[in-house]
Formats: sequence, C-alpha cells, structure tokens
Amino acid sequence: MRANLIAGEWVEGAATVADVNPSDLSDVVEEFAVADEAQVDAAIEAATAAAPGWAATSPAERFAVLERVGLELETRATELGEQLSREEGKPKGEGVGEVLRASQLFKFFAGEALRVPGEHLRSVRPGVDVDIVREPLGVVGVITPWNFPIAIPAWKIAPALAYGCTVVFKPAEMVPASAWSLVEICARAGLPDGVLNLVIGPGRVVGERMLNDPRVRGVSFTGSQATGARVAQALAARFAKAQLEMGGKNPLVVLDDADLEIAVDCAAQGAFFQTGQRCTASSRLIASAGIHDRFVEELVERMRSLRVGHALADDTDVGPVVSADQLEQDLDYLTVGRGEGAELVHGGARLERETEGYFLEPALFVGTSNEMRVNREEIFGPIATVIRATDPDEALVLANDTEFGLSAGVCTTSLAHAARFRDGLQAGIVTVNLPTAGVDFHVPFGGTKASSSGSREQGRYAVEFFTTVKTAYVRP
Ligand code: UN1
Repeated sequence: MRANLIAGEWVEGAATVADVNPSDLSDVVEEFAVADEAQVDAAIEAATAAAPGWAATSPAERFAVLERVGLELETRATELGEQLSREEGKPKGEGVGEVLRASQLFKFFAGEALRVPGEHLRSVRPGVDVDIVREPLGVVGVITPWNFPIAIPAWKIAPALAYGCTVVFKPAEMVPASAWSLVEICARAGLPDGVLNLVIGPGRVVGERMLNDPRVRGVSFTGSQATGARVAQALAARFAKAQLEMGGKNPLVVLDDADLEIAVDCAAQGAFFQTGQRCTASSRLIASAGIHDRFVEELVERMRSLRVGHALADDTDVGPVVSADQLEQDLDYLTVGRGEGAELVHGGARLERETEGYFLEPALFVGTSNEMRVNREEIFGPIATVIRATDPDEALVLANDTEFGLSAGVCTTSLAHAARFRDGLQAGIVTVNLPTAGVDFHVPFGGTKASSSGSREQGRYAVEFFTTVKTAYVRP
C-alpha cells in the first residue's frame, strides 16, 4: 500500500483504491491510500503554512530542486515508463516517452524559475519609479486526468513550484502510481514539507474540498467538460483562479494536394495512437472530394497493420482502452454512429488476447455528416470519422463547426492553403502536415471555445496562471 503525502508525512487512509492494469485485469499494480476530507483539509493547511517560506526561496534553490527532479525522471525513465504503461495501457515506448517529457518539463521550468519576468518603468509622476513584479499565486490545487499519468501532473506541478506556489495534488484515481512516484521524487529532491501534498481520492470528496476552501487560490484542472464546468463555477463563486483544459473534437483536414502518405500517417497517429485517448486526438477526419477515396483506402490499410495488444508487449502499436466504463462508452458510440447512418468500414470489435483486458480494434466511420453525434461529442477512444468536403472552403467551415477548439490540422502541399488554414482554423493549436496530437514541452498548450478556459499552460506562458501581478510605486 502506498500512502498520501501530507505536510511531509506519508499518511495512510481509511480506505484504499486498487490500481488495475487495463492490459491484464488480474494484475494489480498497487493499492493506494484514499484521502478523506480531514486529510484534504490537512493538506491544504500544510500547503498554506509552507507557502510563505517557499515563496521566499531564491530562484537558485527552486532551480536546483526542479533540476534534480528532472534528472531523476530521466535516469528512471524505463522503469517509470513501464509502470505508467502498466497502469494506463499506452505502449511501453509511449510510456517511457511520457516520463522523458515529464523530465524535460521539470528541466524547462527549472530554468524558468531563474527568469521570472518583471518590469521597471518611470512613473508619469516625476521622481516616482514603478516596479511591476510577479508574485506566487499561493496555494494551488492540481487536478489531473488518467490519460497522461505523469506528463500532465508535471506540466502543472513544475511551473507551480518554479513560480513559488505550494501544491495540493489530486491525481486521477485510476492511475495513482505515476503520480505517487513523481511526488516521491519531488519530496526527496529537497522540497520543504508541505510544499507539495498528494491526496488521492474521488473528485466528489477531494476535489470538492479543494474547490471550496478559500485558502486554495487557484486550481489547474484537466479533464471532462462537465467537471470543468463544476470547477469553474465553484472557483468563480469565491473569485479564485481557474485554468481548465477539457475536451476536443479535433479536425484533421486532408486536401486534394496532400502528400497521401503523410496524411495517412498523421491520421493514424492522431486518431488511434494512445488508443485515441487524448484530448488532442484527430477524431474528425475531413477529406476533400478528390482525395477522399484514396485516403480512406490507405488509412484502412494502415489500420489493418496496427497491432492491438498488451501495453508492455514489444510489438504493440495500440494498447487497451483504460477501463470498463470507457470501453462501454466507446462501444456505445459505435452503436450511435451506426444508428445515425455512418458506415463502419473498419474495426470496432472487442479483441481477445492472452490476458483479459479492454482491447478494442481501432474503428473508422465514413459517410458521416458533421451533424451526427459521433462528430459533435468527444468519444475519447480509438474511433474516428471521415467527413467528405467538396473543396477547401467547405473543409474549413466544417473544421470550425464544433463547440470545441483545442487542436486542428491540415495536410496539404500548398503554401497558400497551409497559410489560409493556419489563420482560419479556430483552435489553440494548429498543425500543418503533422498530427493534431503530440505537442512540444516548451511552448504554450491550450485551446479556444469550449476546450479551455483561463490562461495557457506550458512554456513561459505558464507564468500567467501561477503568479499575480503587483504594481509598486516607489518614491525614493
Ligand atoms: C499531446 O497531445 O501531446 O489530455 C498532449 C490530453 C491533453 C494533452 C495532449 N491535455 O490529451
């Protein structure tokens, strides 16, 4: 049993939660302590008590701690990557890659701790100076989803610590092992007690407590739209800051002049890798009339070659769906799509493997219209749709006809089309001849419309959320 970290102490809970391997339901990764309300309060209390001390540390001290975390993550990438794949189900290579990304995030924000921005101006009043400084927000809540068990915690916790905030961290209960390992590494890297607290438990207990406590000055959340709305409401009611990353229904437009191989590669990776369980997944493939049939044919060919299996097997391209609930949701959408008249040209079958797991064959619907539910709602599984567009103009209209705006891509060899779609796509992230998913660690991440709310995550833009601005007028 692995415990929660509160005020520098590893504390057990009244209950535990089992971390089960979705590739092999007989394999329990570990049991984890579940925090109750009093423990969440204690974690908030500890983060509050630790806040002034941590805010007062020098940039060099914060740099040193974050860099140590980054280095240990890098050294242990294989071990932690396999643990991640075991608990979440993404193939080993992607698990290891994700741990390396977490390492890079910590190293990046180690550097950012050294260059917290500020400004010095002369006042409009003679003899007065103006200093504009950024101060830590204070205690922040970090609520993370199950699909990136270490990278998303890293990209919230690393900037929080770099900019001098203290943290109460609630990871997804389905994948606590990666979160626990990250916190354990941080604790050993020299963080003072209470600066980072881990409270594993359900949203209705742990999350709610954090949302309603006035000492928590902001919450950075990635997860579903419904929960995001709840977070936003609770925080708005007490004027605390919210940073929300939610769903996507990301279009990938394939124009007649696209390089077919690149387009198929982008679609297969973007739609099906990591079992389609990414908010940046290319779930709506919009192909213009002149390339549509060839694109579908080649994509189906590629799908046939994808090996679905145990996340830790060497030859697996696509791992299992994360849970029984998620699998049920995916299967429901397959039924919904068929009912709406979409044609399933490949996949959608539950697959038997040596171990009992949630294996689902990647599925492709064609002949879909943008009005169908399978084109409006985020499925979050290995299911993509194809919409036929008459020309680039219609493709752009279809791409933008969605409530979401996280990521959007276009495949084209025309510079003019590339420029037009880069400017015209309504999304926080736009890609040209690249998958809509799989982003860099040193530049901003986030969306428009109903995908995101609050300031951007990652890169130097992360400073906006984790700090407040103080304007000091000084007459020497
Ligand atoms: C990526 O595509 O590399 O939950 C990152 C998600 C996103 C992260 C995607 N917040 O899928």
